[in-house]
Amino acid sequence: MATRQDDVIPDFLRMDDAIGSDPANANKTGNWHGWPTKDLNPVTLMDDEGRTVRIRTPVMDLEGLITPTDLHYTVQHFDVPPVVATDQWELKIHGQVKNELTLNFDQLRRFPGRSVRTVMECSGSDATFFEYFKDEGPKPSRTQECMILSASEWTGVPLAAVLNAAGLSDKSLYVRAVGNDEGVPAIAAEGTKPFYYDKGLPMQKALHPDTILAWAQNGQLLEHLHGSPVRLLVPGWSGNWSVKWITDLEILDHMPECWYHYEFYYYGNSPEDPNKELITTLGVKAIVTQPNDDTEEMTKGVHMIRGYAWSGAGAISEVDVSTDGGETWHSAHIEAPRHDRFMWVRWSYRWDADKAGKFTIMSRASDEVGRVQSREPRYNNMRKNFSAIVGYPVTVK
Ligand SMILES: Nc1nc2c(c(=O)[nH]1)N[C@H]1C(S)=C(S)[C@@H](COP(=O)(O)O)O[C@H]1N2
Ligand SMILES: [Mo]
Repeated sequence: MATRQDDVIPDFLRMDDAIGSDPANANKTGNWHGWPTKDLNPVTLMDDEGRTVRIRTPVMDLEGLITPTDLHYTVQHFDVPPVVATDQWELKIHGQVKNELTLNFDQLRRFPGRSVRTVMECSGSDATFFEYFKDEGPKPSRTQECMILSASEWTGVPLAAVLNAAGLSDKSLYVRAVGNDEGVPAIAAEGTKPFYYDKGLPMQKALHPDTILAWAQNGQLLEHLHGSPVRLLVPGWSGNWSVKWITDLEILDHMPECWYHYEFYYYGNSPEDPNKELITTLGVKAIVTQPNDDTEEMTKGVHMIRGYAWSGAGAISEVDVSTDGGETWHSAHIEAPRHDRFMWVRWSYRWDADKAGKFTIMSRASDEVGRVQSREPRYNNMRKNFSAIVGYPVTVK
C-alpha cells in the first residue's frame, strides 16, 4: 500500500531533520549577477543572421508552472516565415461552411476571448530514450540537452466561435489549419513539391472550448517564433497540432492528406507499415526535476524529490515515487493549483535518505481516465511520444 503525503503539510516539516544536499542542483543556483537576475541556459540555435530560431527549455531549472516565454521551446520544420504585421494579417475560413469568411486581426478580437493554460510537448521530446531503453545509446541528460517541453497561458478566441460564425453543416468534419511557412521536409520522397505546414483537425477536437486561435502568450502578444500574429492551440494533443502563423482554415468533409500526418507524426513500425496510427493525445507522464538527472551523489538526510506530471487525456489523479527502481512506490503530494485540465502539475515527495547506498529514483503518473505511465516505451519507427518511466541512479553517501 502506498503511503500518502497529505496536503495538510507538516509531515514534510520536521525542524530537527538532517537536510541532505545534492551537488548538481546546488550548482544550478549559482551564477547570480549580483542583483536579482539569474541566468538560465536554454539550448539555442541561430540562423545566419544571428536570430534565434530554436530554443530548448531548461525544464530542470524552472520553478512553478509557467515557462517564461523566452525559455519556451520552439520547433518549426521549415524556415521561419517572414513577419506579418497584425494589420496585414488575414484568416480565411472556407470550404464546407455556410458563409466563407475572411477575418482580420481586429475582427478576430471581437469574439469573446478565452485564456487556456496548457503544457505543450513536442512528439520528439525525449526521443533519445528509445535508444537508451534498447541499450543502444547513452543515458540522455534532460539537464544538459534541455527539453522540447514547456507550458504557457495562451489567450485568444475559441476556434468553435469562429467556425460557428462561418456556419457548419453535416459535411463540416475536419478543419485543415494552414501556416505561413513553406518548404520540403528533408526526408520527403524525391519530387515532393514545397507545401505550407498544415494539419487536419477532426471537428470534435476543433469544437472543444479550449481549442483556441491564440494571439497572446503569457500576457503578451505572440512572439514571432511562437506563430504571430495568430496560431492554433490544441491543448492535450502533441505540439505539432498547434499550427503557427495561421492563414487558412479549410473546412472539409474528409481528412486531408497532410504530409506530417502519416509521414512523420505517426505510430508504426516502418514507413510501409499498413497500420499506421496518427499521433494525437499526449501520454501520461511524470518527470523528476529535483534532483536533476545529472545528479550522481547525494548526502544522507532528507531530500525533497520534485517534478512535473501531465496527461493529454485527463487531469493527473496520482503521482507515485520509487527510490528502489520500482520495487516499492509511495504516493507523492500533488501541489496546487491543479484545476487547469491541460496544465501540468507540480508534485513533491519527502525522501528520508537515512542509509548510504545506491538508489534509483523514479516517478509514475496516473490520470483520471485510468491511464498509468508505463515502464516500457511504445516503440515506433519515428521515435515519437516517449512517455515511459525513467530511472535515475544516485548514490547516497
Ligand atoms: N506553421 C507551423 N506550425 C507548427 C510547426 C511548424 O513547423 N510550422 N511545428 C509544430 C510543432 S512540431 C510543435 S512541437 C509546435 C511548437 O510550438 P512552439 O514553437 O510555439 O513551441 O508548433 C507546431 N506548429
Ligand atoms: Mo513537435
